[in-house]
Amino acid sequence: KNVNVAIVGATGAVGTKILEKLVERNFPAKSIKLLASKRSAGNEIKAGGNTYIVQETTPEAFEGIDIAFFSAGGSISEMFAHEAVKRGAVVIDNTSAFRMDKNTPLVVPEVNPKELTKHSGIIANPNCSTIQMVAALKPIKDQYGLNRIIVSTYQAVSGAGVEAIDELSEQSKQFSDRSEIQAEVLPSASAKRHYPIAFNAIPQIDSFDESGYTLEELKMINETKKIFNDYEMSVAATCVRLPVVSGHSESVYIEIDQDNVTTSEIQALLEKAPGIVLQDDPTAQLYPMPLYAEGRDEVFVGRIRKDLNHPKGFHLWVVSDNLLKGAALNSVQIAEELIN
Ligand code: A2P
Ligand code: 11C
Repeated sequence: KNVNVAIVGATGAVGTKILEKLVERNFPAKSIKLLASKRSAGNEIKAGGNTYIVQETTPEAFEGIDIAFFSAGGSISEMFAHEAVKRGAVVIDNTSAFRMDKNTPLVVPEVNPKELTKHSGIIANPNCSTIQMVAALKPIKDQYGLNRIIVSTYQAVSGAGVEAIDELSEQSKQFSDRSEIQAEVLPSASAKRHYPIAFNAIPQIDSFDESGYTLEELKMINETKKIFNDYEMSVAATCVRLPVVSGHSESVYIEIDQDNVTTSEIQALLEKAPGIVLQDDPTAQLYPMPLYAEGRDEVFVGRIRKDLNHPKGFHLWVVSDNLLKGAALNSVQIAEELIN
């Protein structure tokens, strides 16, 4: 064991899963330092039979750290990632702070592992909804070419952090108690208006930019092109928040380059793809659902069918635990790949 690890945002929805994955996968860590805000300093977190004490995130906290996972929001990454790199750490950043930087690799190990050799201290972990989609589409793109993606998402509240999970459970209780529903967190903390998420669907994740797309939708569009290194590909996204705790679902429409490809050929390709589980049998009502993907490492794909009008068009339904493959697991896989 020879790696000193730090987790920034260790008390958060993703940070706690990073610690769990490091323990579960026997990551060769000599030490693990848990960092969060001053508010949590001194709190205890237990994992793998050990008790860790949370410390405040400061530049000096990165002294001696080899790998630092960041998952405390973009502004914290902007404030501390370079401080960690300056002290010799490689940063694996779960926020959007550096994803679109030319010098920052944006990596899903099953899709573009070679990018890892090009880093200059920081490696970005893509957005959760992007990761599961590119993981599912990579084998199809390699085999048949891919020129168009239109995706609609059905995203879980845990993507917006612990506060959003708490809000969904509070509102569910308020609904069943027939008391007034209080909405303060979603669609996003910075939004002017907040709407209930319990028993609702909110077509806004993050804020809007002047194009009329939300930042979450633009992440899916821009990150997909960067990860596939294909800036000609046409990508459109509509991102929606649902009252699901964990597990993002996506309805993905694609147009491939080749003619005469069958649904069974695409199924066969996905069946043997690493990290993918094919759950696709309408006669047995077998298809992926977030409730069953929660806690699982894989990306689940089903409902694969040919478009009825476009000869090169296919539809897929893609589900994965947004906190695992979408965030913590992918980050730990990046670290494992770096060490190897
Ligand atoms: P804390 O619990 O001390 O506030 P989530 O994504 O679930 O909302 O979690 C956000 C994570 O980011 C938490 O671990 C939170 O720690 C951490 N965080 C928030 N503000 C800061 C800060 N100023 N410095 C370091 N970590 C922070
Ligand atoms: C969500 N995808 O579900 C977001 C969370 O850029 O890493 C992750 C945001 C990000 O709300």
